Amino acid sequence: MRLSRYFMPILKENPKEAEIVSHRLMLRTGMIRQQSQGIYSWLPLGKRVLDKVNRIIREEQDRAGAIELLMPTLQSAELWQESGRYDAYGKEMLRIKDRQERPMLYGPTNEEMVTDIFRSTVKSYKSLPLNLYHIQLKFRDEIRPRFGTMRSREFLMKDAYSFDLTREGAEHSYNKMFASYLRTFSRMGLRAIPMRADTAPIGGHLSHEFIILADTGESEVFCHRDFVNFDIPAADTDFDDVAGLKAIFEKWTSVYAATSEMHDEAAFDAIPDGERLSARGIEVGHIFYFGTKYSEAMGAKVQGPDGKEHIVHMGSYGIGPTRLVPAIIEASHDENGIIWPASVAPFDAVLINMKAGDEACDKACDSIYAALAKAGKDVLYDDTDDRAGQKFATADLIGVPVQIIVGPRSVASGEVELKDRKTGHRETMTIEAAINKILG
Ligand code: 5CA
Repeated sequence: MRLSRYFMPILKENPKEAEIVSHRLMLRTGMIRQQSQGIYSWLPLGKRVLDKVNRIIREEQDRAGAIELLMPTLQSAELWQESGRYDAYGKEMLRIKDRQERPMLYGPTNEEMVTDIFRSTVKSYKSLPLNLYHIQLKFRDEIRPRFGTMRSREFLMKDAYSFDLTREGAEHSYNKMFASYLRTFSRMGLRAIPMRADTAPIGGHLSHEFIILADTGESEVFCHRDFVNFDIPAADTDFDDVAGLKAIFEKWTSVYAATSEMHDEAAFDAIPDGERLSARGIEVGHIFYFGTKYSEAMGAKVQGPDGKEHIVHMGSYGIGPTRLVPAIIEASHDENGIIWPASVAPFDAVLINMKAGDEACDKACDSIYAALAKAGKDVLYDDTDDRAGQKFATADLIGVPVQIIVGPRSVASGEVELKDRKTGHRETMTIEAAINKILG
């Protein structure tokens, strides 16, 4: 992508309304724009990161056996009357009427709708286990939307819903999502700690929040330091291995971790001195096992191997992609801007032409750009006539992992400079060596 033809409206000044660094940097870099309170547009640079985040989520959901579909944002109130949540949900739910005066709502979550899909299509235990997910916008009329897309009113959610014949089956489905979440967040450069959580307002018996430790987090959390050293499940984890997944779950829930709502002072105090961690955190995922709460109310049942009808056991599993993007920034930035982990970076590299219009510089840049594009790399080519200093500042601000710096002096000897955004390390090398290094 040539910067001269791209749309990246960078702000010169720090926006005053932003209270935390991720919000400030997302506005500064032109990743997002507020449209009304708690409602945001994702501008091209932000959209690229969001797509990368969603891609990792999809890959890990698919690996764990979940199947993607897409449900609508608007739902009929009838479904929610069936489950009893239409009245219970309160003012957080945006209620609307269509032209026939039929009550509708903008979905804050999809348990009812997916249960409706299930009950009208699945008849036999042979179709189980089943886990359906989508990545779709939600709306919750939060009292205090804040920190940009960290807590917004309209936000993206990956929500998965599992259906099983038995409680044991449902626990395995829960463990699959549990392991999948550890992998998902780790691939984004984050260490998420699963913590026992409150089940309201989804309901149920078993629930974990996945929390990223960050000073600006909204949740107060208490846990054991050991989490920092636990192994993340490998890519070749067998998600059908019931005992293996149970072992992962048990390992990760073997030491104390709780949010303030579930905090047990005595259990926390029992942790030896120096190993207690009391911190703030950002909830990036939340999983629930709620048994037959919705399937019973809405008549979701299958014929079992015994020929009888069985109400199915369900769980739901959420991740907030539009919250994850700022959470990653909170975890990875410095005074010059964002430092994207390569897996979610909007571009693989930024190519800085220090003297656009200079024949030798243009030629070198064109050849580097073409070679990297041909190899499938996403490169942002700064071909504008801005000052070199400004180009460096922009490259640092938007946090692309590698900068390729092409200036008249080095190009004369066939060389360019590579800068690692994270370490600041710079190295001069031939054009060919630079290309090879980026291609890895
Ligand atoms: N139905 C269940 C699981 S699918 C559910 O709705 N869970 S939730 O309420 O915990 O939301 C799931 C995830 O969505 C949260 O962990 C969080 O990452 C994200 N999320 C929730 N509310 C917001 C919000 N206002 N802004 C941004 N992300 C949010």
